[in-house]
Amino acid sequence: MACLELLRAPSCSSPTTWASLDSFCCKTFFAKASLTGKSKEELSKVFGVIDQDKSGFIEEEELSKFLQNFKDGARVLTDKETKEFLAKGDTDGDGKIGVDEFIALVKC
Ligand SMILES: [Ca+2]
Repeated sequence: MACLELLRAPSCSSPTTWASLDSFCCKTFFAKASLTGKSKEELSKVFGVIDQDKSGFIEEEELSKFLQNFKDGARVLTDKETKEFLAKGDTDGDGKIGVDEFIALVKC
């Protein structure tokens, strides 16, 4: 689980829990989790953890479990949050997020 250690670096051990529904903001999350400063290589590893079935894309279902990759016991995203997140990242409109789209989303 070396990749998860990357996600749980001290700087992101206590990102906000996003306890209230529909409060999730990916831009704020990426900043709080210190992902914005990571290299493309590191972000590719993060992508690999989120892409649980290793399909090469983060699909809607994987996106809804996004927070759980970062924090044990975190909630799943609501449908609204998941769809907004997907809409922000899915620049080519194929309904899923590829690694390049993910990196662009984090860096934007
Ligand atoms: Ca996938």
